[in-house]
Amino acid sequence: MTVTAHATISPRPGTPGVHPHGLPRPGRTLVMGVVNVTPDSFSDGGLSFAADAAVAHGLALLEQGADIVDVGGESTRPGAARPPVEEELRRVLPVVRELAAAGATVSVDTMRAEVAARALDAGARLINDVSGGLADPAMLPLAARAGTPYVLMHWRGHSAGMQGRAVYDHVVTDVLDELRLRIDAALEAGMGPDRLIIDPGLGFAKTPDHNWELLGRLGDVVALGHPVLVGASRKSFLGGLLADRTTGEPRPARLRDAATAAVSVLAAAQGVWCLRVHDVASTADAVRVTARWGVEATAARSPLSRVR
Ligand code: PMM
Repeated sequence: MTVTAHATISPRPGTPGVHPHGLPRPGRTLVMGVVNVTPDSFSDGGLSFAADAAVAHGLALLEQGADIVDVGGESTRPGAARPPVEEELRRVLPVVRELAAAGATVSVDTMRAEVAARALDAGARLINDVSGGLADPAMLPLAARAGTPYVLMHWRGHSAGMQGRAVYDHVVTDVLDELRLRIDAALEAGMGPDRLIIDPGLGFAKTPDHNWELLGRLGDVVALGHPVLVGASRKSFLGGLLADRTTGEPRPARLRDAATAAVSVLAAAQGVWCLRVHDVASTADAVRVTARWGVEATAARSPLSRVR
């Protein structure tokens, strides 16, 4: 009897099914470490604001197992004001340049085409645009021209008025529909389908319940057929879930890393391509465990397991 094991089982739990062109491909979900070069980042208390400290932080994240470091100069915290473009460039470029020179795969977290273009010149290899091309009409054409992988996130407006837009008929269907429209816009702008990464945008115009519903249906996002990136790290919906039982106070951001790692395991098991996290060490372990587990789960389901 000829047995064609694995032929119909793809991806196995813990490994992404599709990969963007030109990025690391370690056979498991990737880990993207966050380097926020902002004075008001809610999750690192602005500790990485100075360029030197940000570079050192990025190098430490690589040491801990980050596959990509994501450098951003604009806070997207609900209610945050936007920095002028010159200020964003001043924050981001030296950090991108140094981390790229050290051999890191660097992504730039920006909604501005000018910042993305200058960061690519400085050595970035991936654009992470939380607005999915909506904030700056020059972004999709720039990403298409550059031929670089591009993270297209679900977004409904800038941080200042974002939470007022958290209104959906059905959050999963609406987010999928809106993502499809942005994917079409990216393809129409000339972007190669193999460059496109999608992201459901947890916490962006979403209530905690919206975030949980999207996580529960991540498989539907993966089924859109593009690599998926998820950014749940330390977000307030985790703080709310883990609120203090006596006072009802949300769990502080710095104490949400175990919950983040739990999300990482479950998301990786759904075939998510990459996880954007602050605490790299715990998610680096989580994705390795999930991938190794997936090998056995696949073997157990394969026709070969019955003839062993
Ligand atoms: N979240 C934040 C910033 N950038 N990028 C992507 N692709 N997805 C996200 O969910 C995302 C992001 C906000 O989180 P932070 O302020 O803790 O970095």
